Amino acid sequence: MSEANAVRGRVSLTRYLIELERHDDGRGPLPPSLRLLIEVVARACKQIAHEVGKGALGGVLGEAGTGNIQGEAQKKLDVIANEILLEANEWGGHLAAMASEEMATVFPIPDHYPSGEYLLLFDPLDGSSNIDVNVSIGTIFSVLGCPEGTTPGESAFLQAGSHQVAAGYAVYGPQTQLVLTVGHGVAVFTLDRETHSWILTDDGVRIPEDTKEFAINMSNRRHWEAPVSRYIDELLAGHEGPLAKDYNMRWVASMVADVHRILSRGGVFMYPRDAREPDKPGKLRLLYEANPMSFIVEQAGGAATDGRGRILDVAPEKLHQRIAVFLGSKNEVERVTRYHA
Ligand code: P6P
Repeated sequence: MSEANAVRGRVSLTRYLIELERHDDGRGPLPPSLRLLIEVVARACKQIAHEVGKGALGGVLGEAGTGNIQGEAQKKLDVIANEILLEANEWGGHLAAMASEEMATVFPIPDHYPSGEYLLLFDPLDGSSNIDVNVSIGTIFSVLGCPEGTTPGESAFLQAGSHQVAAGYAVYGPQTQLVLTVGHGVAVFTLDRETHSWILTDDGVRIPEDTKEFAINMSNRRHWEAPVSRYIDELLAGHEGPLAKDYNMRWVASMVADVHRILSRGGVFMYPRDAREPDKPGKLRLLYEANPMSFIVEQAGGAATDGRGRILDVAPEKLHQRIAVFLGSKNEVERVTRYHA
């Protein structure tokens, strides 16, 4: 491809979004304020990628000396990423409030800034246990409309995942990539580290309905419910078992990395509820981990359930509530969900 064509052939995130503003296939054109929101979040993810990439040279590794609402020790980069997202989004006039895994309560837009029509939720840095060992981590975000005339407190965020207007994640790995859906399928952007632009590298992503790869933390086996044990035993039985094929296993312990692999080549990701803490069904959080990832996975032709029903249909009761997660290749998710019936 000639240099001119090489430049002409590249679609930036801005161009992709502007074309969605013009494009109306029944869901309506992308509102300009939502385009601004997505561009602001995408820019913040570039800044987070920059901080993550410094590693030990930037003094950003290790513990922050504080804890989050889940009682988990926060890493320095958890706090840095959270601050980057708050600072990037608070002044733009597109948000009414924000919520984060790293903040116990909702962050309303300060009075000295204009308030907007959207709510932004995020896990600013997912996969924290991998930060200090240089394994891929990421940022997960979800966008909801702020209910008319409500003061944006916790209750405004308690909407089913099917109400999301946008969702995405950035994965900070060998490549820095941004995955986005606004309800028109799933697009993937790769960060051009020379021009610092997000460039469209895949659109209309589809997850294969079948797979030979599963992702689960096997060390929790003794804590699983019977349907999960049955399903995993069948996967491990391979071609001699009832599923009549051999499976491979992956577990990165960064949901963003595991989901990105599944988006790229199929697979099934599971973090089941377990007997350790019956009042906490699973480890993953509904509003800013399971819901955005489920929206993306469904938009790519996959499925996402909590073992009993569609995750996007779950009516949230608390901002930081947890949920069991089974997501990915449709036929495998439907199978393990059927076993729970
Ligand atoms: P475990 C990271 O801490 C996280 O929230 C997800 O990104 C990941 O899938 C999961 O927890 C890993 O949990 O118990 O295997 O360390």
